[in-house]
Amino acid sequence: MTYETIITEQRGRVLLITLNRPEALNALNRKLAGELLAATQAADADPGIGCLVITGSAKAFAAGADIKEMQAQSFVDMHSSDWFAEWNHFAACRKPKIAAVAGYALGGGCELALMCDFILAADTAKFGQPEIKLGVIPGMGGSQRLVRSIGKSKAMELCLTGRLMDAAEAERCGLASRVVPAADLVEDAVKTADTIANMSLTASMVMKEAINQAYELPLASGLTFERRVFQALFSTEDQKEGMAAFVEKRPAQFNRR
Ligand code: CO8
Repeated sequence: MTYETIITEQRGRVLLITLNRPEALNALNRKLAGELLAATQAADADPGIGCLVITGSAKAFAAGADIKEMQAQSFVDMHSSDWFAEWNHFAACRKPKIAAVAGYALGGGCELALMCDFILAADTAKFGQPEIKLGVIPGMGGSQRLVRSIGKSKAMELCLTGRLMDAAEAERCGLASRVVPAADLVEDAVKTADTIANMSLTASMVMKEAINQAYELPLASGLTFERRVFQALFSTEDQKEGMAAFVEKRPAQFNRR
């Protein structure tokens, strides 16, 4: 499949997706949203892929939703097309996905990174929700996922002022899992993804479900959910293989589906 606004490259069991609208700092227009969703859903259905990496350019992961595309829209236009609702399907991808962020991750770009399972940041990364400067608010989860990620106080300050946060601050507040030199970002992300992709796919998908339930459930229900799916994994060949490999002091050979 060829795309106009993204580049896809399979590296072993990892799919590397590079956002590719350099003329607009990877601003997220509808074409890009559709292509990213198509590539992600194809990867989700492909047993040859175990993990995805989403990245942008050195200057911009993505500078937000495409302001020029949105500018003339009315509320009725936005509402009737349910503008950007397709991003929920991207967020719902069941395989692990890593955002590898260099440069600007602003507005919808920061929200796209937040839809991934974790964020690796280059030391050049700058995160922010500057929608307030455009007379609007985040519309792809920024007012919800950002709060859950970094807490109310910092999310409120960033969203109300439009201030940008650098990579060190993003790591300190838990938005980014790690900061790496910009030159190493993509290789580091692919290597991390490769580690994940070679674990048991069933276990990593269930792991995602369990961790994501922490956002949805009260603690007691979350703990019960975790215990049940932990118990359920004892019905898999991967549990037998993983534990046998440990006892026999050899690498585990997990299923690839
Ligand atoms: N949309 C469209 N085009 C953009 C965007 C964008 N978000 N960002 C940059 N561009 C374009 C510029 O217009 C420019 O194009 P041209 O050369 O044709 O003038 C080109 O990219 C390069 O940009 P700059 O010349 O501005 O580059 P600088 O290095 O001077 O500045 C910045 C870089 C600081 C990133 C600057 O481009 C900027 O502030 N961009 C806008 C950031 C922003 O406000 N983002 C939030 C957008 S709103 C949003 O994301 C809401 C999401 C939720 C919507 C959900 C709806 C339901």
